[in-house]
Amino acid sequence: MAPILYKLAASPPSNAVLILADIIGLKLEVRDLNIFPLESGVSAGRLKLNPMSTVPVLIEGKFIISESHAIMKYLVSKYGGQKAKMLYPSDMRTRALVDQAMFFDASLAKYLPIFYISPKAIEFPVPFYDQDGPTATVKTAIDKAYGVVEASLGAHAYIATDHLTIADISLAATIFAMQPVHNLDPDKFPRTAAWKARLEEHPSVKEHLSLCTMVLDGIITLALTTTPVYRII
Ligand SMILES: N[C@@H](CCC(=O)N[C@@H](CS)C(=O)NCC(=O)O)C(=O)O
Repeated sequence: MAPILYKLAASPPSNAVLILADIIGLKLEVRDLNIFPLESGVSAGRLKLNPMSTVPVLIEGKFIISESHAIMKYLVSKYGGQKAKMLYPSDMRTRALVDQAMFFDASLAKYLPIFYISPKAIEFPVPFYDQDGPTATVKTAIDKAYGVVEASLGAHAYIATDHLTIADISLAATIFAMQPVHNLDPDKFPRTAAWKARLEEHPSVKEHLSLCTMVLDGIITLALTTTPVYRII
């Protein structure tokens, strides 16, 4: 039986897991969580699945695991086959660099709070947007994240080494999701722009991340143009 993945279309970490599954040819039973709008608090079922109440969540029989980075390491180790060597290299130092980038990606919530919303109710329009779009503080925070990627890409074409790894997949999902909020300036971050273009050449990355960007564009437009009745809980 295929593992079940709970996800959301606009969720960068959910997309990272979907891209990895595509690349290793793993069939997943994908289930969408509807969190728009939710008035009655976090459902008990959702908390039972994942005490952090976030997507993605992977279920394989009685085994339940959340946190996309942990899910990806599990899936690539179990189902990666020949591609595991490339996607999550066993050389200790290369693997440490992959992990470094994965943990950096996990820390990016602070740069992009709109997509990593805590379980408590938050109302749109979100506080870091004003009438004209994202505030200067948000843009500066996102530029800081781009700056870290730019510096990390100094030695290699991909984030940890010379080829695609799971760290590129996770980070790409986050960086692509930042585009509708604050576009990457290729003059300021040329290596990151080249890396992003390189990733777009991977069909699974392109397919999932263009859909994610479209949905996020819609959410942001909604957030900026409606009265604050929508809640993410
Ligand atoms: N570090 C976590 C982040 C997960 C996360 O924050 N997911 C968001 C969607 S992108 C979510 O489920 N938010 C709803 C909530 O916190 O209730 C991961 O990589 O899985």
